[in-house]
Amino acid sequence: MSERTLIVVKPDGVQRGLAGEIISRFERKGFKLAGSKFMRVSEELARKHYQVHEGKYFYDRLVRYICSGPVLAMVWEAEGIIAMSRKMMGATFGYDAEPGTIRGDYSCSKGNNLVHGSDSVESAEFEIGLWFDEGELVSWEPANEHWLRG
Ligand code: DAT
Ligand code: MG
Repeated sequence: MSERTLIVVKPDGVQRGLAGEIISRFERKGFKLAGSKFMRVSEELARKHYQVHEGKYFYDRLVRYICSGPVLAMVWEAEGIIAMSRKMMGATFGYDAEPGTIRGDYSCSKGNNLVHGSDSVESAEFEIGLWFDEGELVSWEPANEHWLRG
C-alpha cells in the first residue's frame, strides 16, 4: 500500500540553498513526488500544523520560525515512506542527528533543523489535508517503477 507524507523544506533550508539537495535525496531514494509548492506559511497554517505542540515552551518560537521566510512544501509517495523519510531526516535536533542524515549532515542547530516530515499515517493525512488541496496532488506512474519496487 502506497503511503504519502508531507515534507517541508523549512525557511533555513531554503535560505541556505539546500532545497535541491533535500529534493535530490528523496528523488534518488526512489520516492515519487506527488505535489509541491514554494510558499509563505500563514500564522494560521503554522498554528494548525504545530497544534500538537501547543502549550509547550517552544510553540510560539516554532510558529515564528516556520513563518520567517518562504518554504518548499512537498508531498512524496512510496510504500513505507513515513518511516524511511524520518530516518533520512535524522533526529530532531541537528546536533544529535547522525551523519548521513539530512539534519546530521547539514544542521548543528536545535530548532533550525532544515526539514519537516510527518511522523505517522494519521499526522501525514492531517498535514497533507492542511497544506494541499486534492487538486494540487498528481497521480502518475514513473517509468522506472518496475526497477524500484519488488
Ligand atoms: P520533528 O521535527 O523531528 O518531528 P517534533 O515534531 O518533536 O520534531 O518538534 C517539531 C519541531 O519543534 C522540531 O523540528 C524542533 C522543535 N522542537 C522540538 N522539541 C523542542 C524543544 N525541546 N526545544 C526547542 N525546540 C523544539
Ligand atoms: Mg514532528
